[in-house]
Amino acid sequence: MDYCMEQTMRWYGGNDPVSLWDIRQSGCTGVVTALHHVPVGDVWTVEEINKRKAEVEAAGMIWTVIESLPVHEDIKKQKGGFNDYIEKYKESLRNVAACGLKVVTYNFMPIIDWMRTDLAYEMEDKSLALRFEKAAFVAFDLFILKRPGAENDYTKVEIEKATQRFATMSAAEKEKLYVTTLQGLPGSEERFTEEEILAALKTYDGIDTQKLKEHLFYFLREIVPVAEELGLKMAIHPDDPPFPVLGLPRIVSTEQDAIDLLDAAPSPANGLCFCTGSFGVRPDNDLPGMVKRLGEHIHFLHLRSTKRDEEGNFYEADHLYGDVDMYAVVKEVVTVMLKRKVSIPVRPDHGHQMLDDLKKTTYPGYSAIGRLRGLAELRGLELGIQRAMM
Ligand code: DNO
Repeated sequence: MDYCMEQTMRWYGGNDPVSLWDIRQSGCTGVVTALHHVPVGDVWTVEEINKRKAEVEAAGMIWTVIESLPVHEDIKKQKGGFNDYIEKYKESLRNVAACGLKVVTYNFMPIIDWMRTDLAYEMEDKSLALRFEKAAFVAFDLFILKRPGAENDYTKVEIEKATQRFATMSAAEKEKLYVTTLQGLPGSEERFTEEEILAALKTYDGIDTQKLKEHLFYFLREIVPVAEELGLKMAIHPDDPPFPVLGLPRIVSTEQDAIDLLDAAPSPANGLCFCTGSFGVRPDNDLPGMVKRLGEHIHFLHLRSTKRDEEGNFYEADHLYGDVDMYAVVKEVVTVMLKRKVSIPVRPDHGHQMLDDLKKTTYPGYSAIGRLRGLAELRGLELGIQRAMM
């Protein structure tokens, strides 16, 4: 098989309880990582990049995909010194290219990256999954954060359900919900107060979907030509979950959003981190069709499945089940790789906390064994598809 998915796992660096050798033993040839210790907006230096690269290589793997080179909030808002931050971003791109890295993942979600309300949702087999529960989330927004105007974002029924749900919560559960919901905040090991969050949300006043899109397109027109010249591929991660939260606009949630951002700066360097777990939460996203139609621009894949219900809740399901037709997705990926004559890097996105990992503290979604299970299943699925196509 000349072109097959390049198997990787995410590694958070020296503090990650999952070691590089754990990742190697799972069958990965590559590691996806970032310089998490560098503050958002600062330039990644050649020295720091090479240090990380050497660590990965010492475990017999390669580092070709960055996840993430984060975009400073000022760039998203076009405030303060946003043009300086864009120049710094370009400098980081020059440095990562000089070190031989190939793919740069980033996102354009305001303030908060991913969002869940439960990090230990018990599955039938007693493994633990990440979950988004609508009523708990609305309760958080209305009654814990008390975001001004939040009630206008929900229906009467949603507010009623949230009120009932909130009434069932103990003080400890409310505290847990607060901490969990804000896990996706960069640097969220520190505790943000309600006032701090509300103040951060307020800085997005006047920035609606259209404006945020314009800011993304401006950023892309600046950085994509630089990336192209350097031979880098930019890969934007979709919104997770793929709908507005806490009154913030979200602009990478649908196929049309992806088309718009690709059209804004046409180039082989302008591409996607195609995350089936994020896009897959929306029933109107036809994932295999999206891979087929957007395949030219997919530079990195996150394979994961979610299971949703009509209330707006979803949990992270086993990789091959849930609402994502993983067989159809991987089949399209194999077709795209053969057509483009490339191997696309992939990582099993998240995994259930299971077996020995239930006793450990790991990054939510990133315990070793659950991801190993996901990767093993995806690897087998791909092999079967590849062989059947020969
Ligand atoms: C969550 C991840 C995201 C992702 C960023 C990319 O598990 O998929 O945090 O890394 O959105 O910039």
